[in-house]
Amino acid sequence: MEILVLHGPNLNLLGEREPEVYGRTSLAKIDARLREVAAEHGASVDTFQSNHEGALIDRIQAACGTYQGIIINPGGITHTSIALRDALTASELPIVEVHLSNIHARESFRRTSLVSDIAIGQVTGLGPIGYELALLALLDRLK
Ligand code: CA2
Repeated sequence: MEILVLHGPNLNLLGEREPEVYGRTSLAKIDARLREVAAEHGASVDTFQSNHEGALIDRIQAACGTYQGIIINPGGITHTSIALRDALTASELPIVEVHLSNIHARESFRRTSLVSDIAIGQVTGLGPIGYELALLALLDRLK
């Protein structure tokens, strides 16, 4: 089982800025933990962060045939990108959406996700462990 983990714009800043909102854990740590959890379940993850919508879409388009599912925190483009949504839909892969902060408890513009209704589920507001929960749920779904 191979899972693609995608991180959207600005998530490379994790652990460096706004720790009161996004915590102190770096993206490298989150990715390392996901690799551990995947290995414990006989699976593997590839991770990719980009600040560019097109680069994320290119990775999604290339995912077909290699990966069995996608975990994505699209960052700010969660709320804006029809192109990202279209790419995720076209992949026909099961998607789990993750957010570190609770997007329903912040500014009203964050409450709308263009991904949530095409995802099998959304994990929001649980911090870094949310990625692990997403991975476990996705692997369970793929069994
Ligand atoms: O809570 C999340 O995971 C978000 O996807 C994070 C996005 C935000 O636009 C979404 O509404 C919710 C922002 C990512 C920016 O990450 C930073 C991390 C550290 C410092 C500054 C930004």
